[in-house]
Amino acid sequence: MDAAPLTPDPAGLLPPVQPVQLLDDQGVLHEVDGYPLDLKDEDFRNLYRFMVLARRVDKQAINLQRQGQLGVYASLLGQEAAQVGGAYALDEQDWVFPSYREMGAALVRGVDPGKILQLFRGTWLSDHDPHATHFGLLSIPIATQALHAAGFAMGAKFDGKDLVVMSYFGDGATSEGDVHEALNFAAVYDAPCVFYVQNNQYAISVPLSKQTKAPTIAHKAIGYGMPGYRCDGNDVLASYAVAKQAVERARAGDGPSLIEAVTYRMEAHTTADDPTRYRTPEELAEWNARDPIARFETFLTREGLVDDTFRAQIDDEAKAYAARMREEIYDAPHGDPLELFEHVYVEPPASYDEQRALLRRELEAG
Ligand SMILES: Cc1ncc(C[n+]2csc(CCOP(=O)(O)OP(=O)(O)O)c2C)c(N)n1
Repeated sequence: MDAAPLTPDPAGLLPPVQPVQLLDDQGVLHEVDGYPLDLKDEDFRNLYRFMVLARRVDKQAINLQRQGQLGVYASLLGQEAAQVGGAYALDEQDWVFPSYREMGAALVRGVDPGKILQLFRGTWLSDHDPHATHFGLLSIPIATQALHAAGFAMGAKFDGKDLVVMSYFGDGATSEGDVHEALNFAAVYDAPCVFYVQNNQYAISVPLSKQTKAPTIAHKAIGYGMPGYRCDGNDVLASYAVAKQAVERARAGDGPSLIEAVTYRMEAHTTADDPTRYRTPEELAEWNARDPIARFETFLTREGLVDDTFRAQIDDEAKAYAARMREEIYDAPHGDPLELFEHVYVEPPASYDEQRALLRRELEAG
């Protein structure tokens, strides 16, 4: 029997060559066919509000780490539009399974930053209840949350529940086996799942060019038989419109999709990293000129959607958020470092006991 001739994109799954952009770098709106904007004035203001709050919460978390209140923190600076735009496309009953960098998406879901960030203090699983906001715990092991999302979406489908699951992860995570397994399971079971990759150009110090030979991350989708979308992740409107399309597709029962939001991490990978070792000031300046908040603000101001009163209101809200975060973190218990040795072995090897004794002595010595 003759095989059917292979065409490059039989089901129209390939992403566009250029990332979808609705707001250009000067903040001018250009509508794009196939990506309608169903937003009211209130939504435009809300998107802006979440982005500004996310930036303030991020700054506060970095400061808390510098004060020794958090062990480490992973900044979202520069990725506000990608995170907020993606999460804003979800409904209340939907779920998010995030990585450790997702404070912007967390705020959209109504998560209390002071609670969830306790994870970075070393307390037990933070003081955050995923069921209250449908926002999973921050996932430190790379890509594991993609599997949680695929499994959760499959379960929801089996149970006949009307919900969509969005998993956030980074460009580096796409090299992990977990992402392959998650994409394949979700595709085969037509699970209502959106895989939202923030391509922030680096996995710690490893640039995208050393991460994959694929033309883009979105191109990987066709190998699983799902559509690949690509958007300008520094454009909150494009991030929203593309995510909305993928979410609606999943909700309609048409299965999962993979979104690549092209963006840039402006800060260090975490507070423990020195990005000057692998990035140039020129590259940083280039991306700084594409700042997602400044671009959106230019648009909103021109359209008369924000004014000084509104800006002052958000500023006050951001200050209140940061103050509450400080209180919650200062009041949270510190984890006991010796717990590191609990629940690992039933019968610990001798070397393990020696290491525990060594740590105990160090702690006692102060
Ligand atoms: C399973 C696993 N392997 C390695 C690490 C160490 N690690 C922490 S962050 C990171 C890079 C992740 O890059 P990316 O997926 O692009 O996300 P980003 O941090 O840029 O948001 C690595 C390798 C880890 N946390 N988990």
